[in-house]
Amino acid sequence: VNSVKVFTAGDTDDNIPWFPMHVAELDRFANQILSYGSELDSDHPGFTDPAYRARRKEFADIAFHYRHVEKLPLVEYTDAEKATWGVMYKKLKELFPTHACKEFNKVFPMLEQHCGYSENNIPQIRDISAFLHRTTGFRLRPVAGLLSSRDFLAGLAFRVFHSTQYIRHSSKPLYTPEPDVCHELIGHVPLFADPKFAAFSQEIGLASLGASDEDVKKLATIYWFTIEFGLCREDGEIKAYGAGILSSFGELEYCRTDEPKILPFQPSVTSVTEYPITTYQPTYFVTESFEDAKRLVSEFAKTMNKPVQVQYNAYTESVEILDNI
Ligand code: HBI
Ligand code: FE
Repeated sequence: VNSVKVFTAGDTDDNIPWFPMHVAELDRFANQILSYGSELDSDHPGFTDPAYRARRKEFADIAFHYRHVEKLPLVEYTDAEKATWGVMYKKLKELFPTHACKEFNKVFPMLEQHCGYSENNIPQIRDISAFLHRTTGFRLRPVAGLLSSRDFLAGLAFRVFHSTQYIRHSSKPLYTPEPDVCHELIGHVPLFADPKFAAFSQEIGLASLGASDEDVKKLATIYWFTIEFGLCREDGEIKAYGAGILSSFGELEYCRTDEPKILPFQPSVTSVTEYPITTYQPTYFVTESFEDAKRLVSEFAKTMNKPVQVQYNAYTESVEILDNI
């Protein structure tokens, strides 16, 4: 018999890494970013552009101070920023009908209709989050920089996606060394409006709560090969559903050539496969459906030997610990 152990925020157990129990506790991650989004590496396209760096600092500060109870911040994008967005948007849109999965293609026009997606406008995360919330319960929140895998995945357990709001440097509109608003809003957002994809994403997040560092690393690798670089099969044809592919014109074409190795998604194998982060992927994993992928992740999570099992309560927006007694 499963019973729910009453477990309040801040409870600690020496064997269990801390994790949020309620969606508002994701606020804790706002100031545990691994690198502040305005500190650019010397090989970043905006490194020597002081105006770009100042702009990045503005975005980082907005996210750093955001709290769950607040309305999502609106941003006024400059004409130059909108132009960068437009270059990406126009090129990618040409490939979606033939290269993206059907769930993505179903949602994309809805985002154009309801959320201000267009070649001439960078949509606001406030509008998108409201749309996602009423379709699948997913929400966005701004993030000031890179989170640890543990923190980033924990968001998904609550159907929360941490999204950047800044845009890549205008000198390289088709390239970014880090997630930006084009990657998040064009690559990730559409599928979070698909109920089965949303449930699959949350499953990875729930599996990560209270998991060991080693298991979190495996789940982050599963995240990489699915939500970030996943392929699926549709009537015998390979289509893209991973956000890293859907936001890269070059990789959208490349992933469907016979160059990369294509394997079936199998968590025990996928979770320990190495991958490059600066080149096109040499290996992709194909899922038959998001339901199937969710089932496979759930079975994999049961082999992880976690000290706690959790379930999400959508009424209270919190997780409950299941005690086996
Ligand atoms: N942090 N802000 C942010 N954005 C991401 O996309 C992101 C992250 N941290 C880790 C991560 N992605 C993944 O590579 C996995 O480790 C989960
Ligand atoms: Fe991403």
